[in-house]
Amino acid sequence: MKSQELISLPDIGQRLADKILEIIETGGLWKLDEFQTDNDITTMNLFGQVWGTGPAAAKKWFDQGFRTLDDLRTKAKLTHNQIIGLKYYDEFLERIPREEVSEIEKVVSDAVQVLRPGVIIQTCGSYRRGKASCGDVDVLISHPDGVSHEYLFYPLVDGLKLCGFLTDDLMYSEKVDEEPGSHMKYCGVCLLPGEGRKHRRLDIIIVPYQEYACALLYFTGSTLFNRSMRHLADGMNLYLSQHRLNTGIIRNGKTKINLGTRLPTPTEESIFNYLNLPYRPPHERDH
Ligand code: DCT
Ligand code: MG
Repeated sequence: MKSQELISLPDIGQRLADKILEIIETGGLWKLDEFQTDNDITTMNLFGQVWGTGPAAAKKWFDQGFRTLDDLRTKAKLTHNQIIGLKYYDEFLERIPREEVSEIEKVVSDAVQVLRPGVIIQTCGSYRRGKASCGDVDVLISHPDGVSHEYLFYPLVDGLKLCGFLTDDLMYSEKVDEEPGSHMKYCGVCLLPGEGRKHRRLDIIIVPYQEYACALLYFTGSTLFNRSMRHLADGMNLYLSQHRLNTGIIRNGKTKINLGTRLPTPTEESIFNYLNLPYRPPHERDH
């Protein structure tokens, strides 16, 4: 069939004729495929933004035929975190104005100071890097006496739940590879009191003082900046993590045979010094 024959039919112009010919000749329509692919990606992106969902789960739901958040709510097999992620889907997508982050920090700070006077509390992440709005609130806590951070985690989290500030739990984690109880992380959802408030994602991390500077550096980020710092440390045969900066690493290829020994890191500046870097303040750590 030729283009001219198609155009001679009623209501068929050149563009429609081209599409009909493409379907006859190739069995498909490139533009439609492209459109559908875009839609597929949009749907998987929609699913991937449910807190606690990675690309694999998003793809699985798509392959199971789910196309909307309501499909997920009613038909998908969800983890606890995904249920919470769906419950607050719209709220979690919104960025938090930095003034509100300060208010959230104050609630945690007031509660923790009552439990352990003298604790250090610092909101890290994009907030410490000076951003006008934040995706979540990353609160880091330690105590300069080196011991008062112990047995603080559960009283703090339980107290914040009792007063209604923490509304949902996502994850509790204890670094079992480190000294037990040394590094605790809580991921949950908080709500400030008052009308018109929104549910916000809050992480609380409690670390022993000897880990504080490494944790402060890590949780301040950015993720990209952290990666560069770790890479630089590797190149100097040091090992940098959110817990420690170690020297004397013995490597076999990429595998560390011996983790070496911890260097004293009383401040973030000391970590920059070990890496022969001039100190970079948080607002210059985006890259
Ligand atoms: N981090 C990291 N590597 C990751 C994730 C996080 O090094 N894969 C570190 C760097 C930032 C910090 O933890 C907090 O993480 P996020 O809250 O995800 O980042 P953010 O910079 O605070 O950004 P946002 O405003 O979106 O919360
Ligand atoms: Mg953050």
